[in-house]
Amino acid sequence: MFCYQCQETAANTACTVSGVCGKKPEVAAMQDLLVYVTKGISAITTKMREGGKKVPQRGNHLITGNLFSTITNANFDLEALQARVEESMMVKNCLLSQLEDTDGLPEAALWKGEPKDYVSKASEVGVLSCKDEDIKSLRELILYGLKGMAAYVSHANVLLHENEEIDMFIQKALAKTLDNSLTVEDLVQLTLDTGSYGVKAMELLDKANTDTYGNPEMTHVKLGVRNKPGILISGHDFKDLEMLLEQTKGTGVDVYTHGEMLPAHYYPAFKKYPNFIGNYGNAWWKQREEFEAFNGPILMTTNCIVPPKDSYKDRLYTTGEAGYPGSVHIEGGIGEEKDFSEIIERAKHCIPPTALEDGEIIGGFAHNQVFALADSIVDAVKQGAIKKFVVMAGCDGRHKTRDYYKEFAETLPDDTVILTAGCAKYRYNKLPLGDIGGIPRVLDAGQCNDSYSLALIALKLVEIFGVESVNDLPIVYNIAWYEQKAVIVLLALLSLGVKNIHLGPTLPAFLSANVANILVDNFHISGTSTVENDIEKLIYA
Ligand code: SF4
Ligand code: SF3
Repeated sequence: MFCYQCQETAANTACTVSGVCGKKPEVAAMQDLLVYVTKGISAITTKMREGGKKVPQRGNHLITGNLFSTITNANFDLEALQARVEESMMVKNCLLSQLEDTDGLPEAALWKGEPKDYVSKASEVGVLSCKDEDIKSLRELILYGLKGMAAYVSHANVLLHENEEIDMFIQKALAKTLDNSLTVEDLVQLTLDTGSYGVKAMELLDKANTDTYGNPEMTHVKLGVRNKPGILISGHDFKDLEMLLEQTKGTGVDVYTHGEMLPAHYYPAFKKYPNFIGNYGNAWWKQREEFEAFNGPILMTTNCIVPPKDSYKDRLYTTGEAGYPGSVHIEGGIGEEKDFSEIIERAKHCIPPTALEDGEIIGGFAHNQVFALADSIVDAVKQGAIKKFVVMAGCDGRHKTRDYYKEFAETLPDDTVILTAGCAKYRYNKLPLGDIGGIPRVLDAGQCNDSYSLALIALKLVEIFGVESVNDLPIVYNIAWYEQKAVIVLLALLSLGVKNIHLGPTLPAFLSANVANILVDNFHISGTSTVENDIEKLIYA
């Protein structure tokens, strides 16, 4: 196997024996094949559109779902991934038969392999099949951005929000990663275009979420537990949460959020459920101890799954694009009602969660809430009470080096405000950082996709302060990444012209030296250094 799509890749080079995340070589191979077949379908759908043919919505959903299921820590289930390849081959052959002219289609589109051919084919089509270091690097950078984008589009689709233009772009871009005639310059441009569409995808999801559940508002979220059995829901999918809350009504079973599901508490629509108690635990990587202590069933709606301990393995359920071998998967497609009764019954026979902590945290500072506070924020800036905003969005991870982000947050001067989104916040959202005239020093917009809110806030400040660009604002960026959703967030920020982003804890292994230089030269991206150096550089320089 060869996988280097996430920040925790082995030795910051590549996982070649087994994934640091727990991904086995046979699963990595099936994901490589799934990506290959999905690129092939995309070449066909792109040609269909060029010829004026309509691509069925089911095809769009299949493509985004396939990409989503290959992101880090989403799906470890070989059988489920193989079933996806089989379904994709069927769809591919069907679409292919609708083209009168297949000239110019890549091999991935024309390949007619059967299940017996999968293993050998997978070994030919992975990352290493491209020999040019820079082309390979850019193709993978684009692919990982598209995976993140596909995840966000899938969430919007679940809420019945569609945008054909974004699907078209995803497919065209996937097809282009197979096109050997494209130069480094072409692929750099495609990378930036991917970022622009990333903004559109996050906008689509923001609209889907806010149309369905209302605008996030400032909310105090409880961290303690009640003396009743509970279900812990993790991942990013609010529709699953909504169905679970509806089905647990009056059952005596409580519902708690974990990891990236925390921001659900900020939405008005979820506040009406008396059994929706609070947030339990921290970011994804602490789940082995936290899921054990929860005592009840856990529902993973998306990434990030950590291979479970035996002590709670049979309490772990998956749904959507998530999967883990041996865990019960709750089925249900777009627009379908899922049946969580098995999980609810299971919960009734479990003891209540063991408390990990007590107290509460505050969040819900997405664009609408921040705009409502704009006057006091602008006053605080004008009076010098707030000197800088520090965007610390992104992901958390298990490496010790990420203590940097906690120390960075603690060391920031008192006249700075942290803007955050994504699970990166767990490094500092429980620290006593105080407030500035009633404005909390950590403003959490929500999930990683809500980085869109942070971009909107920056654009609003450009307007209010009458400056020329986002780079003229007192905003600096110190972003943490882990998986591919953070890649699309990064590309989205670059497409908006944001410069001088600090990216850590390490730069991606998939950036070749030349591609890294392109990012440094054009966007002044840099890695992190020590807390002291970076505070000096970002705050005082
Ligand atoms: Fe390694 Fe990350 Fe790939 Fe998992 S997703 S195999 S940890 S590079
Ligand atoms: Fe987190 Fe996996 Fe990236 Fe959504 S849940 S931000 S790491």
